[in-house]
Amino acid sequence: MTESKAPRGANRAYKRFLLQRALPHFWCPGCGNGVVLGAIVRALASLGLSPSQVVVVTGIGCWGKADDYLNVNALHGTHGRALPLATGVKVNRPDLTVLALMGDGDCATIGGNHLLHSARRNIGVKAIVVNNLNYGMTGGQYSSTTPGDKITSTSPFGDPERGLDIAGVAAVAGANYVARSTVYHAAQTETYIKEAITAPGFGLVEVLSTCPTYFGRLNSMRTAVESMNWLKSAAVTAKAAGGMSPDDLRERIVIGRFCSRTDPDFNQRYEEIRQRARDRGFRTREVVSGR
Ligand SMILES: Cc1ncc(C[n+]2csc(CCOP(=O)(O)OP(=O)(O)O)c2C)c(N)n1
Ligand code: SF4
Repeated sequence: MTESKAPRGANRAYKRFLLQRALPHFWCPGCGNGVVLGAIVRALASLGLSPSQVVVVTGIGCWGKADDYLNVNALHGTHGRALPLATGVKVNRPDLTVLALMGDGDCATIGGNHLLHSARRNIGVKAIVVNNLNYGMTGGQYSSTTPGDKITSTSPFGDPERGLDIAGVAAVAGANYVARSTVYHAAQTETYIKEAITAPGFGLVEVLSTCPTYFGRLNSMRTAVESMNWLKSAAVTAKAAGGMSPDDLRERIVIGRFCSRTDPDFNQRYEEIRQRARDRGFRTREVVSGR
């Protein structure tokens, strides 16, 4: 991580967070990952953070490569394990902004149990999940979010399983902040990332994204632009979705802010419990270690 002087002009401040010497990035032309990366660096800059205050934790996958292009502290872990690693950082350094960048496979398929418990724990990590509805890095296999009627390299006639609602799971499990957007809605994505970072507790922003190389090509979208247009036409706001039937919603992507609560986060609760122990005359180390 290199600390550079902030460039003149607020609209260029995002460059502080981009590791420009690592560019060009390795993503395919038309991949939505670059849109989300842009939203993240603009959000960090407009919140006035400095690179040294930010930690990015990634697992494995195309989106898991995002830390290669960020000029912040970074921890690149194993597939499905970004959230426990991010939890370890946040527990020890609650002062830092800790982002966990995960694909749908990383976050909700192999890493699904960690998603549940991070949300339940309400740890102040911010998960930014790029949901391209398949495993991009390993050749376009179906993931837990692939809609049942979509084609992937491992479900050439359709996927018998139903797609998982990542944002819905996080909200029900106890995350304070949950929102969903798409890479077509870049400005909204940036707003949601900023809101997640400033909200207390666990925050999750799910961004539906294009994978023209696998998902798009196998689902009658011949170009990246067609993939983008599909996201645009499938998106419906949470408000509008409220008046639609389950049949009408089957082919739709509901976007919006699903919850924004201020429940105490894990670090706050943990401190309260430590204080309770101290008040009863225990040294907290004895309580924590059980000795
Ligand atoms: C434990 C483990 N299982 C499987 C893999 C192989 N693997 C690497 S990336 C990946 C899929 C990534 O998909 P996703 O998380 O959705 O990210 P994307 O590439 O689509 O951005 C898989 C299965 C692995 N590296 N480690
Ligand atoms: S395989 Fe898909 S997700 Fe991976 S870089 Fe290419 S377009 Fe993006």
